[in-house]
Amino acid sequence: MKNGKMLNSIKDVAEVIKGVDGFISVLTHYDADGLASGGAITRYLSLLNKRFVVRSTAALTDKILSEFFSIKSSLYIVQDMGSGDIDILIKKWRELSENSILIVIDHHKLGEGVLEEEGDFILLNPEIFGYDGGKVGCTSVLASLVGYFGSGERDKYFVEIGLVGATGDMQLNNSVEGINKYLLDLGIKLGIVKYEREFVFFTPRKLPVHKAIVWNMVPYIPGFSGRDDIGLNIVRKSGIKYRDKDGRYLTIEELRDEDKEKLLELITKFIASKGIEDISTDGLLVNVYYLLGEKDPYLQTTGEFSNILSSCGRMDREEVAILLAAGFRNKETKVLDEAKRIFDERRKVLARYLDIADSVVKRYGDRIVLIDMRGKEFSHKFSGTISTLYSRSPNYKDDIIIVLSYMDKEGIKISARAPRKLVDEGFDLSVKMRMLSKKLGGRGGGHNVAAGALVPLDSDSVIVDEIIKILSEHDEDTD
Ligand SMILES: [Mn+2]
Repeated sequence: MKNGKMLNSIKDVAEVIKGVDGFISVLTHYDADGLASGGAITRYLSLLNKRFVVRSTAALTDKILSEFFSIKSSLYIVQDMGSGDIDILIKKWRELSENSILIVIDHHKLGEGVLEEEGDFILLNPEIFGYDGGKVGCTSVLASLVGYFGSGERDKYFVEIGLVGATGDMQLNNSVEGINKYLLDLGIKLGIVKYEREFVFFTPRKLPVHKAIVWNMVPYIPGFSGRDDIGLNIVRKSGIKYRDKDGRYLTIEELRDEDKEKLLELITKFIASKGIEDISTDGLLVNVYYLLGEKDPYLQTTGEFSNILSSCGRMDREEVAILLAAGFRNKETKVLDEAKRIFDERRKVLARYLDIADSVVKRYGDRIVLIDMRGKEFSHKFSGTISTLYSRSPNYKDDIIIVLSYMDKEGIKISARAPRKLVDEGFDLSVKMRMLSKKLGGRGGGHNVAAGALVPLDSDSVIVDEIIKILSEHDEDTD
């Protein structure tokens, strides 16, 4: 079985880290998966009493890599990034550091650069074991198992944070396979998690009802998702009790089953009125994973926990997410309070950005949908969120979604999503993004269904044409 080999590699990585003397530097991705991984490694290194620093970034630019490898360290760990440009990464590391080890823990597709396994470089990636890393073995699953085995299978919390990260990476939605299944089964066996099917509208259990039903944006429905005003309208129309006697809004958790049924009927009617009838009941049901060891309501499902991590990343507060993911729950450190505040702030920001996106979205040909956020008041850190939400919208489910934005002065960022059906026919978005960056300069890669690129600002006037050209080419040319 492939799991066995991968588990051995994971245990090897745990041992290598344990054996390192001297300073350790970690660089992790800023999304929920990357931050959960950052938390797992923070916990593991603390457990081992190592001296270390953890950083996070949205992209591996030259500047970021140079700064990172200039921190004098015995071990460098790069998480949830790097596989696509492994040759560049290794070159930079060799250039700037001597007598050190480099470990890359990642699940993105490998680039074209040939991989030479050398003693001081280790790559842990499900792709090498024959898995599609987009579906199975996201970084937090790997990093949490590194910590779990490294702790002598004593620290159960690692399993929890792995499940949180995997939820954030959309890897626990439907069929749970391979190493993910291993982690989930372990969590159930250890008594830290249980799961149920629930309608997506009722998953944010701690939010007021009218906010909760419109907040969970999968599927993303323009004119409904993120619209508190619509939520309130529906709730009022339903005739259910949604305030207590002091006027406080009730939360999903406080609703009775028959109230939920009434709401569900109105919600489906409303969605249908938006021209979306293509949603099956099954598509609205999701797995909800309950974390049995968490006391704070905000952290009691993996979905809500990962949403908080993701929010911190998008709002430039990665340090809060990493500490929270590492397990900080102490009242005095206020980590959790701060994370909740950021989470709330992010809801407002995202709602604003979605409004802008809805106003600029444009279709090209029969399967390309472009959302051009360049020059808008918009943070590039939300471009992945926007492209994911649109790709999950019933209106765009057969389309390739492209979001363009400026990444400060670093370049133009492209965040892209492809429909699963197209990918099953052999389409690979990571190849397309690599082609694009080859043509325009910069870097590109990712997964077959979700990929991205960062290209120089001087391609501003040609980028739309180039994207359409490359995406319209037939797949047989792409190899
Ligand atoms: Mn990831």
